[in-house]
Amino acid sequence: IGSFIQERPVLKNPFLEDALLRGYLRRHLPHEAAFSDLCAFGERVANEVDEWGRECEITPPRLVHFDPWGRRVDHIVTSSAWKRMKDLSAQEGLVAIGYERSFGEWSRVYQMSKLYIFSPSSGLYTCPLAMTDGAAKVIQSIGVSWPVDEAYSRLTTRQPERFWTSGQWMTERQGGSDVGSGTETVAAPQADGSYKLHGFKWFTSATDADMTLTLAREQDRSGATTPGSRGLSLFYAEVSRGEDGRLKGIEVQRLKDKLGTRQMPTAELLLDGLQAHRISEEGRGVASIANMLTITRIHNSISAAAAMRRVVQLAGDYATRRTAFGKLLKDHPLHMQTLARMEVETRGAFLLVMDVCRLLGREESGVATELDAHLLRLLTPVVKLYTGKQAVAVVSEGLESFGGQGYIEDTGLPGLLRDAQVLSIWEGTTNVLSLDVLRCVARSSGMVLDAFFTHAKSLLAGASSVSSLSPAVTAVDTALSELKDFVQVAATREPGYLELAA
Ligand code: MFK
Ligand code: FAD
Repeated sequence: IGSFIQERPVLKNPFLEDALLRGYLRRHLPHEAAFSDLCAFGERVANEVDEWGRECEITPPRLVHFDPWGRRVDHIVTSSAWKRMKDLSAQEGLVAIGYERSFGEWSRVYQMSKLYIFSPSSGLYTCPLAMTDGAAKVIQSIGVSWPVDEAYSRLTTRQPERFWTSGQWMTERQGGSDVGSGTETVAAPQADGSYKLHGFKWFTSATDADMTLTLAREQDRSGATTPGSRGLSLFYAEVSRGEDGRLKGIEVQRLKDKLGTRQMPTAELLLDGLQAHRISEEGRGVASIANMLTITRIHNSISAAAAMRRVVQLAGDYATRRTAFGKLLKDHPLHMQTLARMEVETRGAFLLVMDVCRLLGREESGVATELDAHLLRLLTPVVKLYTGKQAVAVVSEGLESFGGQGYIEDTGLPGLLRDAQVLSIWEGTTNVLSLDVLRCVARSSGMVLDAFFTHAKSLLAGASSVSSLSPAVTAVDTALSELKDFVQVAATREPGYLELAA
């Protein structure tokens, strides 16, 4: 009595276990080098990295304000696993692949496939990687020259000792969605052409970063600034310490006590004369950081699809080990129907995200058509908002498929749900991204929407050759026409976007 021990679900090589990922890559990127790298990385994730991710969760960062002698140091102490994640990220080229472009227009698909395998085991290290990738993209788009050339080479290197991560400090107390009105941080010009930043950043994640991109209002000689979004410029700053051991121009006020993402530090920062360089034109801060938003939103969507895939893989494995009512869970049709529904959601999310990665790769390799460019702009917020919501639903369902064990901390499962919850909040909430969709429809005079419907119709045309799908094709076709009218009207009527539409 009492001697039964349930077999645990086993994480196997997430690349070899994912038939859809392998099938997708076989079709689009049939390179032996990519396959063997992903296979080896999948092995490493299952046998080594997943444990580090767990260590990050149970050894969360802490903030040491003062050294033993009372000197202010603001030291964010992270786990050794978190530090190993940084080295691993460089060695595996998790950012670099996107910039080396060894596989041409498919390089982003390859990079994101690797991140997709890594994400649920990464201890949220995918967060700094997303921002690092976004910063490299911004630098590349404005031109890799002083003062950001050294930073670019460090963000995109494979050498662990040179590798830098970047922060993305946008949110302030008054505004995270509405940074245009909410940003109080000012940039005081210095005689040498640099600036000193003064302000308070309310959310800064992975605050152990080496550098950051941030928004601030440039002061004129009288100290006056321009209000609203047009007054914001984009600044580059390095995070460094002086000889006294103190952070230069920064005080870490406190670390946030969060529902999830506990593996990584998220801090409130007082910027008190942080030296920075303006890297956008004056007043073009939001437009310039938009490139970072595109990249981080795609990373977010990859993390969402990956969380779904991970819970489905583990639930599937558990169904072969757990018995109820005299048979394994896998032999209960109702249980399998639940897992099948999760699988369908996961596949849909994966294919949508990968299509956006494909479009990004085409744009960056200079082979994107006008249609591709429109689709990338439209689908980036769509995929982020949709997969963020999906991940919470699918991961929650996934936890239930382990019964009570899904609720038990040291199985590692609850963390998946906690970490999924943030995916719809940061990098633009669902409604803010919905408005972004309307904005891009309105600003393109409907061209973006036309591109989407042209693309959707061509996909439907392919599907309609399969006769069993024809009722579904007709239904989707009708729905698309109605949707088009609806979005067009919404884009012109949404309060605040009336002027744009006009
Ligand atoms: C695990 C992986 C996860 C990733 C890591 C996450 C770590 C957490 C990091 C964060 O959460 S960082 C903070 C993220 N913050 C946001 O996402 C802000 C959400 N709010 C918005 O997105 C608002 O829509 C926005 C701040 C952009 C609104 O600002 P404005 O100034 O009112 O926008 P406006 O005037 O419409 O646009 C200004 C310019 O930017 C326009 O260009 P033009 O002046 O040339 O016309 C816009 O077209 C352009 N723009 C805005 N959004 C864009 C864009 N361009 C391209 N793509 C976009 N998405
Ligand atoms: P608000 O903008 O106040 O939004 C509140 C609600 O109002 C939301 O539901 C929103 O959808 C809704 N809303 C707002 N505007 C509209 C509108 N026009 N129409 C309809 N609804 C609207 N930020 C950074 O800059 N850097 C970071 O590294 C960072 N890390 C983070 C880490 C974590 C764990 C979290 C939780 C947040 C982080 N953030 C970071 C902040 C995050 O990006 C913001 O919290 C987010 O953008 C929302 O902004 P807000 O908190 O000001 O909410």
